[in-house]
Amino acid sequence: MPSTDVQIDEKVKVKITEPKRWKVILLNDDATPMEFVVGLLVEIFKHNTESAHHIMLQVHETGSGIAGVYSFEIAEAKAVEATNQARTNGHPLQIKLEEE
Ligand code: TYC
Repeated sequence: MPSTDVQIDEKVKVKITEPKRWKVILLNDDATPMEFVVGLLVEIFKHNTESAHHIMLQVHETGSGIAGVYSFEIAEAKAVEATNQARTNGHPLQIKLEEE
C-alpha cells in the first residue's frame, strides 16, 4: 500500500482590525426645545446635565454636534431611540450617523 500521508505547508495570515466607530450627530433646527435636547443627551447618551447643555448649545450655535461615538449597532439604536422620542413629542429633530 502506498502511503497516503499528505503534509500541508501553509501559513494563515489573520489580520485583526478594530471595529469602526460611528458618531451620532445632532443637527440644529428652530423648533425642537432646548430642554428636550438636553433631556435626550442625558437619558439616551448618558451625559451629565452640564455636558448635555454644552453639546446642545454647540448644536444650536454651530448647526451640529456629537452626542456620542459608538459601534454601529449601538449608534444606530441610540439614534433611532432619540428620533422616536422626538417624533412622539412632535419635534423635528434630525440625527445622522457618520463614520469616525
Ligand atoms: N435651536 C433649537 C431652539 O432654539 C434648539 C436645538 C438644539 C434644536 C439642538 C435641535 O439638535 C438641536 N429651540
